[in-house]
Amino acid sequence: TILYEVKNSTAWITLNRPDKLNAFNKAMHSDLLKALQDAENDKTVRAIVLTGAGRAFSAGQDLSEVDNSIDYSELLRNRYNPIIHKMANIGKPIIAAVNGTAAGAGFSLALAADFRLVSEKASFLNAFIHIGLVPDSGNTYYLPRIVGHSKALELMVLGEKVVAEEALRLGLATKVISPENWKSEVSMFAGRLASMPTKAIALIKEGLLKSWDSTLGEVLEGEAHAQGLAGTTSDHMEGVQAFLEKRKPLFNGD
Ligand code: LHQ
Repeated sequence: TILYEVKNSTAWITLNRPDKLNAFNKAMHSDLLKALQDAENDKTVRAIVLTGAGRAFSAGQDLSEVDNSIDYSELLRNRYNPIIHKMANIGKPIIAAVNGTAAGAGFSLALAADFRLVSEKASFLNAFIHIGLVPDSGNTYYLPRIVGHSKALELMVLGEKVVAEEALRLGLATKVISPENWKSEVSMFAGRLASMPTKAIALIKEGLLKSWDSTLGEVLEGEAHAQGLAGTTSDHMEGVQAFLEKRKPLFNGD
């Protein structure tokens, strides 16, 4: 259900149930979590791309596999939430390469990534309301933080499709890419991230996440702590050295 490949310091994780628009079944939850763990543990991996095979990114939960005999709370706790936690806690940049429709938990998955590169053919849909459900898998956390409370509520309640250009306007998309340049632009963006100071990126992810429920004092202390760590990396030394020598830095992620 998942394809996994490492190329140029980037782990490519592809949701691979194209005939079901990459809807999540049980195997896909555990395969995705495993792929994320593999990417986290592989020291050569310095960026992660999450994308979908075929014409969709992901249509969310496979609705042919659920009915009300299933405890939805447990399904979320056991299958979706560990994926969302893992994405937040991996100390490497995660790019959702949103190649097509991202609906329901597929939308949530894209929101949990650090960047969203969006194909001109792609769209986002908070589909939950159309089947009488509520947004899950971190959607209620990330969406208002990205687009603001009012727009988030609108998207959640009205459940209208957001097309690529609108996603860019809302700050949902880092960049919109034409289908012709899709693969090369995604690879280039991932390559750029993979050649950056990886440990600093990890500290930025951690600090930003904590900032939401911290006081100013806690944030200032968190920054001081993180800078203490960043200041001892060889990438910091290299950055300063390169600046003084008026050359481009060569970061190795250490
Ligand atoms: C699908 C699906 C799908 C199965 C398309 N499942 N087959 C958590 C906890 C507990 C319970 C429930 O869920 C959750 C989290 C969630 O994610 S809830 C939200 C689940 N997702 C949805 O409600 C989205 C349902 N899908 C759609 O609205 C549309 O398919 C979208 C807008 C994604 C795409 O529309 P189209 O491009 O027009 O494609 P299509 O509708 O024709 O779909 C193509 C095929 O894929 C079709 O099968 P078929 O055999 O007729 O070709 C669909 O049945 C199948 N498919 N989504 N989620």
